[in-house]
Order: sequence, then C-alpha cells, then structure tokens
Amino acid sequence: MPSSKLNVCLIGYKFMGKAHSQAWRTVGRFFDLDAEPVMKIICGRDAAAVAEFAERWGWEQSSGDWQSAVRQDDVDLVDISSPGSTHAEIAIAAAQAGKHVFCEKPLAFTVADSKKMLAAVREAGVKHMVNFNYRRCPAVSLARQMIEAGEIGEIRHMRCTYLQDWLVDPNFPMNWRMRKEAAGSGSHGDLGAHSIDLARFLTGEIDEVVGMKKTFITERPAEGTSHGITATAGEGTEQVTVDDSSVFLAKFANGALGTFEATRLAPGRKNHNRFEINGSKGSLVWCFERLNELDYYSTSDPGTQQGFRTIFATEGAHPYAGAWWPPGHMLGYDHSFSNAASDLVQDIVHDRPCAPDFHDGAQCVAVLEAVDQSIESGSWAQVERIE
Ligand code: SOE
Repeated sequence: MPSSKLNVCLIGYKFMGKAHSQAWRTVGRFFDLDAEPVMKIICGRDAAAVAEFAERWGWEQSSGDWQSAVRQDDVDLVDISSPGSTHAEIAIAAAQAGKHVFCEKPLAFTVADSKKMLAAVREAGVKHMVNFNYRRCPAVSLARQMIEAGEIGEIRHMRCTYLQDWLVDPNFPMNWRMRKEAAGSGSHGDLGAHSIDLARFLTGEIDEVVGMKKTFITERPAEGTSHGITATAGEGTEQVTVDDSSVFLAKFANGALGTFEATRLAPGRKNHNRFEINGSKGSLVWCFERLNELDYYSTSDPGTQQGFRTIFATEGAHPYAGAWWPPGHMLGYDHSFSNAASDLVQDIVHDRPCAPDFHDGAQCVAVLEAVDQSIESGSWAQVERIE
C-alpha cells in the first residue's frame, strides 16, 4: 500500500454516485497507485439516505451539507456526481478551498459558467478532470493510439450516434433529466456531450455546426420517486422542458466532416454510443454495446483479404486492460470509471495535467452551445475556442 493518502469527498449518491463509489472502492486494489484513495465523506441532499448509502458503500462519513464538507481539512479531492445544475457552484467552492476537482459531464450548462469554473481551478492551481468515461474504455483508448500512429491516415468522416430508448414510453414519468433547470438540456447535453468529447479526443476540434432538436413527448406523468433512469409516477402530469432528440452536422478544424445524432427515443437501442471514423487508409468503428471490441478496416491488407477485423481489446497490451483480469476476461461500464480514477490519482500525485480537464469540458459546452445558436438562427454557427 502506498504511504500517502488522497482523501475523497463525493457529492451525489444516486446513479453516478454509485458509479464513482465503485471506482473509488476498486481502483487502489487493481492499479498500482502512488497514493491510496480514501473514501472520506459523501454528501447528498437527504442526510438520512446518504448516511445509509455511506454505510453500504464504505464511506467513512456522510453529510447533508456539501458546503462544509468540501472545506474540511481532511479532504483533498472533491468528486462531483450530482446533477449538472449543481456543478458550477460546487466546483468553484471546492477550488477556492484548494481541493482538486473531478466533475461529471457536462461540465456546465453554459460557456459562461464553464469559463468561471475553469478560471477557479486555474487560479487555485488545483488539478481538474471531467469524467468523460467512455474515453477510458480500452477499445476507445486503443482507437486513439491507432489514429495517432497513422493507421487510418487522414480522417475524412466521423459519424457519432448515441441512442437510448428509456423514454420511448410516453407514460415513463418525469425525473430531473427532463427538466431544463436541473439538466440543462435532454439528449443534447446528456448524450451528445459524450459524442462531442469522443470526437474531440479522436478527430480533433470542431469549428462549425448546424443542428436541430425536438421534444416528441411534451408532457409526462409527474414524478413520484426516481433513481438513475428509472422512476415511478406521482399525481398529475408535468411539462417536459428538454429535447428528446438532437442531431447536428459539424466541420472539424482538420477538414473532416461530422454527423452527430443523440436520442432517448430509439426503440431497442439501450446505450448505443457508437462512432465510425473513415480515414484515407482505413476505418475504425466502436459501440459501447460491445465495448470490448474495436472494428478496424485497413486498405493496406491484401486485396483478397480485405474486410473489417474485430480487435478484442482485452489483452494485457491494451490500454488499462492489463490492470484487470487475465486476457479475454472482458471489462464493463464500471471499469471506465475506475480507469479514470486511476489516471486522476496518478496525475495528482505526479503533478501532471489531467485529460480531459475543465478546458476540454468547457470546449465541449462551447460545441453544445453553438448547436443551440445554430437552431435559433437557422444557420451554421461558429464554435467559440476557449482560451
Ligand atoms: C442517461 O442517459 C445516462 O446515464 C447518461 O447520463 C450517462 O452520461 C451515459 O453514460 C449513460 O446514460
């Protein structure tokens, strides 16, 4: 066990709170880290519920008061897993208290808030990371290595689709993810943000966009209880204030063309986060529903043998995979969170920049916002470059 410790304060104890708790529970056991993450304190609005969660998941303390918790002397890192509407206030308070900050996506709802968050972490000189977890699926990290090595040549197209179906049923009740004030937007910010991050990670910066969004089911049964993406109905109905579906076209700075589609209304698609990249020498295809596989087509294969091959990214040589199970023993959703936690701890200990950091988070918000501007104006919109 390493001699130094990194005390974590987690905010949020629902779906993302669980995913982050699982990461903090496992990361130090599978990875050789130079500091031991300690599950110091977890915060949530409902003090009784969060106390129960702390007991179940092994957090040392729990609290209903995040403002005090993020300032505790025995906290080194604040991990924000609460809804998007809370990110800016918590991240800025944590940075001002001198704590490193890990934040769920999207970083914020507006470029203006993202810039304030970026300024706060820069001013405080603390480490900052946004949890775009899909970057850390081994097959996706491998795709990046292959692109950097020139395996598919010059990129011409990137096709991103992020499709889910949990809102197909018009009787699925409201939860915070369908309220603009809590979620910022619907499929656009929740799912599109992931695709934009993968696009920036693999293909590069986006210069211009034009898009459209639609809410097909405008009213739903009111919320009774909700957890993650499940909910029970209460009395009456409530107006949906975010988009169900969003699509946009993009021009990348390197000349590539992009298409993006995000929806929660695609029957049969559960967590269909997929990209296809076509380059001058080959193509790469990945989909979260088969997250361990990366499909690769190379124009340099002999003519008689050309075709997509499936790389199973579960060998020790593949990014992150070696830290887990013997070859072929498959990783899942939760591993991407642990992989991120591992990089974050090592970046903090060794004083290295994190990726994706708040600058990446802000640049992603700039793309989301430019799409909204294009919808308002009915024409292409320039994406602001964040300093
Ligand atoms: C719900 O649509 C959700 O949980 C997103 O909020 C996550 O970011 C995504 O990874 C899976 O789907």
